Amino acid sequence: MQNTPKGMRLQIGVFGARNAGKSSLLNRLAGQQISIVSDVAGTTTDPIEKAMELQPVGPVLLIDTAGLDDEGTLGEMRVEKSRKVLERTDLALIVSGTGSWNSLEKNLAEQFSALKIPFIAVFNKSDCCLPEESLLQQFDAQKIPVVSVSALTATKVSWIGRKTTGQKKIDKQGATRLPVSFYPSNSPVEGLSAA
Ligand SMILES: Nc1nc2c(ncn2[C@@H]2O[C@H](COP(=O)(O)OP(=O)(O)OP(=O)(O)O)[C@@H](O)[C@H]2O)c(=O)[nH]1
Ligand SMILES: [Mg+2]
Repeated sequence: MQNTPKGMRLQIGVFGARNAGKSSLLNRLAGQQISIVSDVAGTTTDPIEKAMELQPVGPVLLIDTAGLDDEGTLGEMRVEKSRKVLERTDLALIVSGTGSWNSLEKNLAEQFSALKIPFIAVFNKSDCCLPEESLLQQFDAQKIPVVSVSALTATKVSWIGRKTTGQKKIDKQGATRLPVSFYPSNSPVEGLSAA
């Protein structure tokens, strides 16, 4: 499976603000320390890729990106690189590390919707902060799959999403027309089940 060409792999991009825990999430999904983690905002500069077999999805390419709120001349260059990844992503994880869903996350969600790229709202750091119930209801109303996780403690707090029948196998061709029902039981972030 390691021989699967990059273009044939489902490309899963991890996006969000600096310090949201994007790299921690990627490392947790990969089960290895692939990307550097630190509490210094702006730790990840260039996109970091990890090709792996993610059950039950199959061959994937996980892509960690620099925070989209990076600033300054260098920061803008990093953001530009993250945006290039955005365009080639088959499935996006929009990571919030604050329990809130602000303009950065909203803009990302709008962009993915416009590009017809499926995304999952990931509330990381659930050991510290959880989203309000009213916010979760808004996601549910919009049929946006949501998960609360802690990349630090490897805990998946809850799945919030519509449960319908008839799952489809995810693949590159099918990625843009995944039913929401895919996520609660078969999501790539399923790897974050309780330790
Ligand atoms: N409490 C808690 N801290 C976390 C969690 N996930 C990550 N962190 C911490 O948050 C800080 C930032 O984590 P990173 O994974 O480097 O965040 P990032 O989004 O990749 O940050 P940049 O690369 O700077 O954009 C680190 O100190 C992590 O240990 C979590 O689930 N809970
Ligand atoms: Mg990082």
